Amino acid sequence: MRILALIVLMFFLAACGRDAPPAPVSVTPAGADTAPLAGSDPQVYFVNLQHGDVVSSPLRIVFGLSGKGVAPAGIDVEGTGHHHLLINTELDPDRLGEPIPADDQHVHFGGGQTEAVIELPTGEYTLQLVLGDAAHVPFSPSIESERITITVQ
Ligand SMILES: [Cu+2]
Repeated sequence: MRILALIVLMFFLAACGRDAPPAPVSVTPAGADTAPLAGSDPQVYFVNLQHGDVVSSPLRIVFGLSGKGVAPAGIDVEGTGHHHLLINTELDPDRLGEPIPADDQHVHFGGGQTEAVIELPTGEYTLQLVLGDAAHVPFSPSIESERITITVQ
């Protein structure tokens, strides 16, 4: 037992004897500019697309989200959801309590994807992101991006 204590002591001394000092701990005071967006509403947005953009297909779309986390569909973790891309459509305001439909105009990213590459024929499109919960139901209030119009040429 005494030998074990000695070995532990030697490890302790060796650890203290290292040349590099421990990294200083940085503490950010509450309310500083770098504080998380506590209390602000969750937002979903297009990271790399803006209203009026002219793009080519296939098109890479990066989904931005703040104030919530991303989890795959079916994983019911508080404060998380997954992305849905609405193409040339919008949610029916009378059916916000129901799962988002799954079709060509309502694309689910139930794997928890935060970006996608989609192919779109030449033309004009409206795009919108909507966050859905584990059961594909929009949050209340609904977390939606602005609807943007893009042109694929
Ligand atoms: Cu979904």
